[in-house]
Amino acid sequence: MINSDVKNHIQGKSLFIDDIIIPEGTLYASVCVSQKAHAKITKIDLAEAIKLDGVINIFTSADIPGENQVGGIIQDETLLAKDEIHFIGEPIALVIAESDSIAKNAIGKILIEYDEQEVIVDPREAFENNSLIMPPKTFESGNVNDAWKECITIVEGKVESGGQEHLYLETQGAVTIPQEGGNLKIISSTQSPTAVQRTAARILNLPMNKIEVDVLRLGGAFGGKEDQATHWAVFTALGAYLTGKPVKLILSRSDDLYMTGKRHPYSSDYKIGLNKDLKIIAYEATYYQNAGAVADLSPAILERTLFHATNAYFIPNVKATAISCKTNLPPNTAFRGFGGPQGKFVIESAINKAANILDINAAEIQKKNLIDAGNSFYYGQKANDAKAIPSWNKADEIYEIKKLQEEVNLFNYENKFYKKGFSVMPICFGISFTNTFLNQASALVHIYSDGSVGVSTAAIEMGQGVNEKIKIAVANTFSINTDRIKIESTNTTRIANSSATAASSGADLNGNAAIKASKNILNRLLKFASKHLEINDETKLKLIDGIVLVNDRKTELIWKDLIYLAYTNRINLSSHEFYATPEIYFDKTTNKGNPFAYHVYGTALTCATVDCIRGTYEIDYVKIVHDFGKSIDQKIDIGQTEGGLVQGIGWLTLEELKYSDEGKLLSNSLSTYKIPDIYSAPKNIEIEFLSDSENRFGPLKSKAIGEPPLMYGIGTFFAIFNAVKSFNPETKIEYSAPITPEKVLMGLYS
Ligand code: LUZ
Ligand code: MOS
Repeated sequence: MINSDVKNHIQGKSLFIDDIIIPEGTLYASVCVSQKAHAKITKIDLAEAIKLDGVINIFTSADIPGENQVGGIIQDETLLAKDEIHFIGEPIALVIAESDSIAKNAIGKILIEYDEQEVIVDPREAFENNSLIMPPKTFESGNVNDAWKECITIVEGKVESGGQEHLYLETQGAVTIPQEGGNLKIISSTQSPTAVQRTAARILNLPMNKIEVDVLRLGGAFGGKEDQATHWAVFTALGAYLTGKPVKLILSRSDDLYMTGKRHPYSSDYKIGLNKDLKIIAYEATYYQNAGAVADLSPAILERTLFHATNAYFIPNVKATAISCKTNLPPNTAFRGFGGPQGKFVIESAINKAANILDINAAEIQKKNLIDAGNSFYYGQKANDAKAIPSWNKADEIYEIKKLQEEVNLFNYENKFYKKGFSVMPICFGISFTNTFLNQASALVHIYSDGSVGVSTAAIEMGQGVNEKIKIAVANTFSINTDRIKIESTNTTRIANSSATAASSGADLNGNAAIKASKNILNRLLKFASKHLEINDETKLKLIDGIVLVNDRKTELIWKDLIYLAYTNRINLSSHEFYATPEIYFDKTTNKGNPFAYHVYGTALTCATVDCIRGTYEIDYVKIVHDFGKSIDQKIDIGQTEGGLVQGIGWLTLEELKYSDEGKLLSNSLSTYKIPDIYSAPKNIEIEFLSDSENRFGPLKSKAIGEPPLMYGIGTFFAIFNAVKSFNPETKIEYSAPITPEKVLMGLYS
């Protein structure tokens, strides 16, 4: 099946925020932001700016009718700064003008005077200064202190992982159109329409029912619009509320790059202990998360780091502590993987270093410690669904790990200035929001009297194909063609109190809700049909391929006629349904429970070639066995796997965020921030489906796909790292991502 959006995308027919036809007289907003990373504001002078021809008004925190607060998890973030600013890019004033360029010109004429304060950009320095978002959090099982005695190999080390720019193709933006009676309609590029609605209501001191949020689709998000789309949408709402006119705001790429938060950089310490059989007996880790200036989603991201501290391994004694460090950077935020990749990178580094010290392949240690169905994760959940060993074994069976390793060894033996490196990367990712209450969704299904179907859910289409999956799930439930089904925009008046489309769970939660709603209508239809056909036992009826069957034999009654008859017989052809993930809970006092509906597993084999004169590298192949469950749509799932992999490779190899000591983003354009292109993608990607995997929590027995494949990219780091090691066994190269060509070159000759 081809994702039906794709055809419109490639013809340029799909609408994004900037394409939506707006009313005449729409005004434009631009936001004046701080150019200092930490300072007291001593003066804001708007006089020159407001005189500009075409400037309608300029608003500051004093003009906010409600509460000047946009914090979600922690109430620590103003929409417009009042007397103090904490990062470069923090909003201070909102300009409303007749055109976008006038609004931007006005920004240049606003005079702000600062009393500069000390700037901290490093998370460990923030920790030493006790500058924290919240108290440190520890997850623990067994007793690491006792366990070190049982270990014959104990390795300690430090690991750095960098941030990552989301680089959604569509930058942040929104339009608000005032409605009658003081109501507002916000059209936003957000993963979380309810967050926009709730925050706008709070800022404007309005009840939520006066604010409608509508989302057609997003031009990418990757977590960058889970929390941080809200601000820009609320700015348009504030502007529209205060001027009474429609207001539009679209961030330029360069503004988006420096004003918005990114994946959290982490600096971490670990200690790992193995016994003589290479079993990991104990693991201890401390993560310093660079949260930026306010909490945003950092506390939840921090927790997911702890959940994924042990990746796909069973370790009996674990102590993991995570510290959210408050720095003067833009608030870092959700990014595909949500802290999980950072946690996994640390344990993979620990295993790699232990293997180097023992002079064995890391794969020997990895394989011996894979989590099995009889084990529990260290936060208490039973690993009943574990597919770590089956996916490793299948990868070994079809790709032959030993043969691939030998090819690399032979190549390295025969070549002096090119070296290859090989790695195995198992993944395990928990599916569900770790905040249990968020695991809910609803759907509204209408069958119109002509037999066409309209479906609304809380899911946001952002290129990941969730609409196509829901369409297939509904079509499958009714047994009709997908052509009959339209997936509507995501709208808070049709679907209320929605969770963000995030945590890889959009298709699961909303697909299940849509199936439930469809089943309600199907049951009414079958009941009606049995009456109409005078069959007193409705269990004899089925609807297959748009035809009513009685005792498996076709009748004359087809979908279109059935629907019209049902309508004229006053059968309810609409249903609203609710789905909440069953069986999940988590005790936040003991940090134990069953937080995830299930886990997604897989194994990636990676080979890279390093040019040992230049420090450049190419990725020869990534061969994956992935646990898709029973895939709803293999093309979409393979697309997500390839996209996630390459995005992960970007994070670990090329994408290097640089901030100055003054907190200024230096890698502030696409000439200084390098994202993967066709040359840096693997020359060959193979993806195999793990068979015999059906998931009782997923729609049509599928598994979530959004985030897990990103973590295959971690294998690329180690493939390159191992190649450097084979050129220079004494290399001082560090476990520091991204492993850029500069670092590789230094590592080859250090
Ligand atoms: N968002 C969130 C997420 O609020 N909670 C989560 O657990 C999560 N996990 C992954 C991505 N986004
Ligand atoms: Mo989230 S990182 O938006 O799933």
